[in-house]
Amino acid sequence: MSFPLSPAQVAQYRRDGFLFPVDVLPREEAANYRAEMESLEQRYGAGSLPQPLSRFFRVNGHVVIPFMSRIARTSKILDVVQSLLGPNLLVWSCELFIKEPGTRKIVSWHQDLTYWGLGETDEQMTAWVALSPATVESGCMRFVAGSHHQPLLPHRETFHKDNLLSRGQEIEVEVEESTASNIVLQPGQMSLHHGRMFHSSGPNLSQDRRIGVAIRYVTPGVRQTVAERDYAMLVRGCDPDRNWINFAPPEEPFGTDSMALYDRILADQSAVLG
Ligand SMILES: O=C(O)CCC(=O)C(=O)O
Repeated sequence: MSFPLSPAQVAQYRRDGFLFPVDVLPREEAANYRAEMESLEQRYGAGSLPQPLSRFFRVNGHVVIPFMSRIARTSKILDVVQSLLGPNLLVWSCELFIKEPGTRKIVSWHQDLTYWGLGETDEQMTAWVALSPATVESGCMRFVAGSHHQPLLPHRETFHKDNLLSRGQEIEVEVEESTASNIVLQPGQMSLHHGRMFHSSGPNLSQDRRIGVAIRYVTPGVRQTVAERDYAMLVRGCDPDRNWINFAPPEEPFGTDSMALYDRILADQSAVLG
């Protein structure tokens, strides 16, 4: 994959709605990020934070966890995203998707933009960075090429206990599994996908954890249409539109100011995320 993307690669993304694999972190750096994540797991056991660490990992981790906001600001990732979204970029959300070895957790077929309150805009994308091998056996993501050309379709909420999505949301049309591509990634590689992409992932039947960081990038022109206000971290260029409350990356894990900001963001986003 070239940096920035070639016109052919840009055309491929526009046609398929996804691109992979893109080498963005040296393997050693991906291993260091994983070690940093696992040391937080050692340090912040049950009851040591106002909410379980897994909740911070899964919702807006970049607000309170420095390593997550550092990954989101990786210049190689930003160069690639800039090839597709232009020079001004903000991070709206950053989430860790972890599947423990030999477990049944899955992600059902869904379109991300259904639950974000950002409308049907094309001015966003997710970079999913692997911190461990994402293989068919470990439950890598699956994408249906071209499905982002469809509008947002109705979803049902299953609240299934093995679904990693907060409401177990699932698209209400039959997805033809044979048309999906397996998004196999090695640690340090990423995939990109559009927010209307039909995507899912299966259980982790491997011996290792499957760990990915999903970073949601938007352009300044994108607006929150459901919540009264919303927040984003400016990571490249400038934000002339001021649709977002900008904030700085955290300097330490779970610092007082960033924890207060975290609570404000969750309260404001509760109208959208439930
Ligand atoms: O990590 C997964 O298996 C699913 C992630 C996902 O749905 C997303 O990043 O939008």
